[in-house]
Amino acid sequence: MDHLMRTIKCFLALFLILQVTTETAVSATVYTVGENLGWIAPPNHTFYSQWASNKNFSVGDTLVFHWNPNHTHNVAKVSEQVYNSCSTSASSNQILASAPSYDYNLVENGSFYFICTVADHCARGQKLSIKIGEQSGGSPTGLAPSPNSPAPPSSLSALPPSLSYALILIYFLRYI
Ligand SMILES: [Cu+2]
Repeated sequence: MDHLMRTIKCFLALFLILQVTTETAVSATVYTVGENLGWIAPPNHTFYSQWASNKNFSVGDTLVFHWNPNHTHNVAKVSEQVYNSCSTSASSNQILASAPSYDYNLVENGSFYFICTVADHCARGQKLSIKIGEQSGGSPTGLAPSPNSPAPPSSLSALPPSLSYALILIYFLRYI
């Protein structure tokens, strides 16, 4: 009987560990640029920077650009300079797609700039800049921990929530 309990506990522990591992491996996020509006000449110039501002992009994520097939747009990967100036004819611009749906996979850290080179769309705000990895530019004012803030309660807080959960469960399983 004791042996059976032991086996069951082993399987449960194994299952939990596998679950945590899988969860970590498939944490890639698919972002639809502009959500419901898609990739268009937006209603205001800051639309896409606002859209990107609360996202935490990371390697493995995907940006999906899509637009109404009756409208003409494209996705061009450009330099920061072109992003700022909207030089739609710059020779360095790489047109990635002219069909109305395009997936861009984020494969490395860095800053990436996209515009639409059709007509005056970029000047009207159809441009996107994203940053992947460490936020090196600009200090996140207001987010800096105050010197009086207490240290994290335990080392468990540094682990992903599901992993902490699994470890706690495994701990209690020992006493069943
Ligand atoms: Cu466009």
